Amino acid sequence: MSIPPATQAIQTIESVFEQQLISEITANLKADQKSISSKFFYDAIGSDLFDQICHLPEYYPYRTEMNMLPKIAADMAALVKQPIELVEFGAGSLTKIRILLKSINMIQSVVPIDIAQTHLQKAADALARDYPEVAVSPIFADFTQPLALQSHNTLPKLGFFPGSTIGNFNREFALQFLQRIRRTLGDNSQLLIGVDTKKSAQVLHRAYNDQAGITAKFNLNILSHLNHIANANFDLQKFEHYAFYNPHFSRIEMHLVSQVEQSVVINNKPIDLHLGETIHTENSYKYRPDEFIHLARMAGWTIQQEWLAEDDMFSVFLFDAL
Ligand code: AVI
Repeated sequence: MSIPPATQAIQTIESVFEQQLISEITANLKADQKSISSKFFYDAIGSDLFDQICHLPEYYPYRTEMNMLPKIAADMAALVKQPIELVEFGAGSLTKIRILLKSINMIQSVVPIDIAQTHLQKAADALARDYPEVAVSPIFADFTQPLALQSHNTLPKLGFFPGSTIGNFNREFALQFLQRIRRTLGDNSQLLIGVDTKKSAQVLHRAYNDQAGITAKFNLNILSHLNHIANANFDLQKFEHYAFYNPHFSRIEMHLVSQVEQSVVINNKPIDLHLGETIHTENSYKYRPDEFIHLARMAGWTIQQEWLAEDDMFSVFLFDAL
């Protein structure tokens, strides 16, 4: 049976896209400092491991932000005087959107954006069932790439980017991203964003080196993901998780350290690793509140309100579009 031309075209686009991705992965693994983009953490197993990380005693960011959100939602309810559309970047299970919906009854429309289509569709259906008066319009997309909202209404937008995911972008990309969502959300928009703060290196070290070894599994899983998608043959036993706070860049760096001299094949090309050589897998930048407010200002956002957790463990900001 012949393949219909439209299907052939889609397959060609998909394989071109896959080839580009594999070339990007290979180039990064051939650089002087080898690296793998942190976007490859999140296959089904990686997403599940990240959920487990969120509930670890040492990993304070998730718990701290979750504890802050009900009060923030109550404060926001008093500030939001007209109907709005809530747009969440990287919405996942919509758990945090639900906290906002409980208090802010001016939210008339919700646009959750996430790349994990099946997971998001399920969560969006459940949300629509529980809030029949709210329009729920999920978008399946990589929110780190430019995207148009194609909004069906003229409601002012409230962007929502919790979890300090902004910390996983380097400063230039964080600035670009904030500029881009300022354009996407338009004039009269606001942005509610969660950002992890600078704190004791010991506390940070513990958060990314948990006793149960879940963060180590999460880090190593990136290699099995590449084995699947990029036809690679990483042996996970030959790598060790390594995470540390780099005060010069104010960031946690996660690496995988080669335990032996080895050669790995990826898409039929060999990659040599020396004993002790590292593959850099993630940065997690930490910001002082004034630093983050300055960065957002450069991207076209001005501070409206700031919430700090006890001991300044985590920050959440509400910005207005300039
Ligand atoms: C998703 N992101 C905000 C997490 C962080 O803390 O940077 C990812 C993570 N990496 C290790 N533990 C958690």
